[in-house]
Amino acid sequence: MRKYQSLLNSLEKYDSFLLTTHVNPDGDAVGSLLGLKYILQSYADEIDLVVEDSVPEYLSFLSGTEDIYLSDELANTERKTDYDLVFVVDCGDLERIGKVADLIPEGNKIINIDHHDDNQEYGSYNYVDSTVSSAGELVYDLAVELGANFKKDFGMAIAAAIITDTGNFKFSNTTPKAHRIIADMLELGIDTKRIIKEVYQRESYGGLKLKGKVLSDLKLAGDRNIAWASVSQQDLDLFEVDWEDTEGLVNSIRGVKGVEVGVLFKEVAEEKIRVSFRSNEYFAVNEFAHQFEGGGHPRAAGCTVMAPLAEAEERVISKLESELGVKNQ
Ligand SMILES: [Mn+2]
Repeated sequence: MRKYQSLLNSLEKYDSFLLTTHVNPDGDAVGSLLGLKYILQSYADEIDLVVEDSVPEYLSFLSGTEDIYLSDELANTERKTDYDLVFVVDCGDLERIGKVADLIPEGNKIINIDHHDDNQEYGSYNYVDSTVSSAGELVYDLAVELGANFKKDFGMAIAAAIITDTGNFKFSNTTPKAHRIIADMLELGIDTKRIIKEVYQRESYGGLKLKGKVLSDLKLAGDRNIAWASVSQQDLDLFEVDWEDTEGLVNSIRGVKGVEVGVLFKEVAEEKIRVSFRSNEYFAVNEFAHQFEGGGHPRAAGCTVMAPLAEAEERVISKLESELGVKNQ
């Protein structure tokens, strides 16, 4: 049974597509978006790619990123707004597309392609599978079902999606199929070393110093099974770095021996704290994040707390301590 049958049956009827993904796009978001563009190109007269926030610098080596619009830019062009189909990738909730929502007329057909297990099924068509490694893997499946002719650019986009979402095959969402897809793409001649270099070997001097400071303040909580740290605006200013330089920090925190949950608090504005959660074995951080109107995956999730940093830390860590205590009993 082909999973995209319903879409395949009607795809020929449509010819203008809007492709979008979540705010603060990551490797899976950008890779899926570009991969989707390559396979839909032959069906559409018009394809626009749009995201609320700009593509992070570490992903700009992927060809095609230069053609991704910011939602504010697209809103100011004469482009059409009534796209036949809107494809949303890597978003559990439609709110995750941010201001892109203002570009989509009420009732527009939406294709939801996602791998978050708390997906809200907001699409006219929902292709949601939380057992896959990444949204990129779902885009790959669509390409296979469409009989698409794979090119290197497509391969690089899908490989970037899979490699980044699995933490270079380290995380628990790494599947045999994720490896097989990369193997296929390697046979196509893609350069995975380039992806690793651009994504993981790009530490700036200030960024590494920032991580040093943040980690020197690392704290343990609960039954020493919670590790957490915070990054303030002041820290960023001190080392003249930005939020991109905190990438990977929460995974280091989760890596402490004996720790189940790693938490990183980021003071993105005075009373606006982004909280990232990572867990190792059993604690579903997406369910936990729901209590703070966040979400994500069982082993990687996040939320935003509108409070001063110290208050956000106290609220989240004390709640986490009580829940991890309960689950341990
Ligand atoms: Mn993803």
